[in-house]
Amino acid sequence: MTAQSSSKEAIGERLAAARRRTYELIEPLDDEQLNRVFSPILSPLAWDLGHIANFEELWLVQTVGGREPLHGELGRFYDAIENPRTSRNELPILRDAELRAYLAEVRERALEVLEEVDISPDASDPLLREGFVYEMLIAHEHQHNETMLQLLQMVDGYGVPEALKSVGCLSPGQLPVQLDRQFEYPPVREAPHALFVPGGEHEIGASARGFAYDNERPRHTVELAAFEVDAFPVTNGEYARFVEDTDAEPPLYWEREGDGWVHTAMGRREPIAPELPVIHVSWHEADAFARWAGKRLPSEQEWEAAARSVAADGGDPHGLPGAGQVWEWTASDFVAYPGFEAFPYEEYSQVFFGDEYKVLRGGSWATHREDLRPSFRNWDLPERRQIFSGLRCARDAR
Ligand code: AVJ
Ligand code: FE
Repeated sequence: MTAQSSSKEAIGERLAAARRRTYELIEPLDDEQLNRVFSPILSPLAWDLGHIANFEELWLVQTVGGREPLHGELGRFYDAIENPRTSRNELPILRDAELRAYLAEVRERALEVLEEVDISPDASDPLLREGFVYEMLIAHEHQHNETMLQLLQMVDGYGVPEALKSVGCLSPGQLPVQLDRQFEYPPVREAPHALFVPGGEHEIGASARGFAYDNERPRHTVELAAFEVDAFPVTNGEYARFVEDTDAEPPLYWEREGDGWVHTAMGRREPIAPELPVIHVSWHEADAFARWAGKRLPSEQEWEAAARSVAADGGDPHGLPGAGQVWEWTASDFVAYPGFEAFPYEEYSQVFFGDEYKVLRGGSWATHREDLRPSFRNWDLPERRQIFSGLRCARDAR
């Protein structure tokens, strides 16, 4: 077997694994639940599913394969920029059996095209070189799985499928209702309380090779003053003290019960676990917590520099202890790195650059483990709380 055919086989397997995960997520649901609007800021699941397939058709079948779309103008309705989440249920999107057939037909054609293309490291098309467009597709499906899990928090009686837990796609640390206490979870206060990161020059961003989104490039050097960053994200217990002390809004899905707090997700109401990272807080709330604690949010550069220094010291290559449980709000606006070039399309990152969106780093329990890397940048509006967002505090070194 040639190197290219074995890497094509690997891509085929990863595309299939991503699709299995998507189907597992919706397996417990009926068509009515797929079509229902649960929240004005989240799409019906049927839209996410059609969008996943349409994105695959657009890039792997139409752009790479030069084929005509299966359903003419349908793609318009799956354009995330053209169609805000509030309006997505009124669109003539595919539903039920037609939707399932579309997912399968697109996949069949995409695999046919994969057989034809050159994805070697010296392929002339940067979209195909080292399989970039396939990596993008896989990451895109994973990201929409996370969005779907945000909505699934609101679905009464939904149970996270067993299969997802066993493949490590769902991390134990932040199962929404602590579904499973038997999972390993790093105890919050075992490691040193804060990590010291020396001042000086730090490398930020993804290197030129390998898959990364355009917003992670180019790699560049920044000058940082010495700082300390907490060894773990802020916990529910700490956050509860802040809420009680300042009368701040509790996180989304929390309610008072007696002297304590309960959290409701997927229709299950459970006392909060004080040792787990707090989740579903807005940027404004995260920022207020950090100030209340006498600290501040790290900048995204500080977050990445700290993650890289942990990895350089032989720690978890993904970075900071406790990272990958909750997305961590940073102090930074989502802006382009110096020398940024949109690739392969402006609507992934470029149209969001500016001071409207704040950057989150790390990854949450719902993020596919393949997508965790120190350079990855997530972003959202500072008032948003339906995402799996928490925080970690930092401060200037003393
Ligand atoms: C990176 C999570 C902000 O959902 O808007 C999915 C990811 N981009 N499809 C988003 C994304 C295109 C994006 N976030
Ligand atoms: Fe998308």
